[in-house]
Amino acid sequence: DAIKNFISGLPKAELHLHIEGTFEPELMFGIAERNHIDLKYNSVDDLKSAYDFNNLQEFLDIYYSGTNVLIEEQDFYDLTWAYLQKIHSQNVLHTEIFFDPQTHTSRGVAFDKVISGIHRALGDGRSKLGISSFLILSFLRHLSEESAFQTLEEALPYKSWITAIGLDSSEKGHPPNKFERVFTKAQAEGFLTVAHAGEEGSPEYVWEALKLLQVSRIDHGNRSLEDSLLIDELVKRKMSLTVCPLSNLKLKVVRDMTQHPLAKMLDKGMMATVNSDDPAYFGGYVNENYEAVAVALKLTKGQIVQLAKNSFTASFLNEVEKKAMI
Ligand code: ES4
Ligand code: ZN
Repeated sequence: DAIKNFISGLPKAELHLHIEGTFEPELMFGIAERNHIDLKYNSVDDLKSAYDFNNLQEFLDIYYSGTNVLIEEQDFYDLTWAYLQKIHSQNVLHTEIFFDPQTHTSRGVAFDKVISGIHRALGDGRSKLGISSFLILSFLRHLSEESAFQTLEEALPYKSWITAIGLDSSEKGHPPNKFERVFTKAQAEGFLTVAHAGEEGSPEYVWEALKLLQVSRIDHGNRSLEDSLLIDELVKRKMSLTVCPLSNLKLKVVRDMTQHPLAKMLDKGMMATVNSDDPAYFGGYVNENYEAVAVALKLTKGQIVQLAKNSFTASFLNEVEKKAMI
């Protein structure tokens, strides 16, 4: 219908996307078979019926188990290429992709296989689909500071392929301050930084991400709205929030899409963007996320255009590149 066509026609950037979260069941079964790995689910429908989450941790348990079939460089290529083809059909011109190397290296899959497969697909995305992209290496916050330092060391030979360092996984009990030293090292090595904060964690986690990790963006940031001083600080800094509406609904961060904080964020002048997070698990890619909030929050066309523009403004593209895409 009209709103759908309006959204799909807008050029967009995606800034919050976990490549492991784009693993569609059909591809998962295909890769499992060629790697001779048994999936514990009998069919695509059987697997999909497990996608019913009460919180972040219940999702993460399923998300990590899905990654177990990814072994070869080609597997990471196929995963990434499938995502790029999908967003090409949605008029996404630029994407900044998280990958979780520890999820793979902890299973004995070499860092080189993971990043080489992803990087090769991103090159093809650029040459064959015209999609520009950056890669964000994300530390798993439920693992130790030492493991994050070790992962940063492994990443250094691939520095030119990685734009930023991020922080994801189980938020509660793993505040940003746990990673202050490794983020300081990452910045000294020339990486930008971002962090998931305020998804399930308190506004204090958002403060720490700003002050201790010197982030360029807050991933999610929903709970920032509970702290009016924090709202003022985020507006003053023009700090972008990479918001993920369908993720928030599926993980019960919001009760109902009509209760989603995005409209309030825009009203307060915050630099919010719309993203898909883990689209294979949450029921939609970027366009479906825009549609869900546009309908539930009765956004105006002007607000929808603002969100699409924000996606480029908040990206790590340079000013010339941004201008060419907006
Ligand atoms: C994630 Cl939704 C979300 N939150 C935190 N960590 C994640 N990793 C993948 N998806
Ligand atoms: Zn995320």
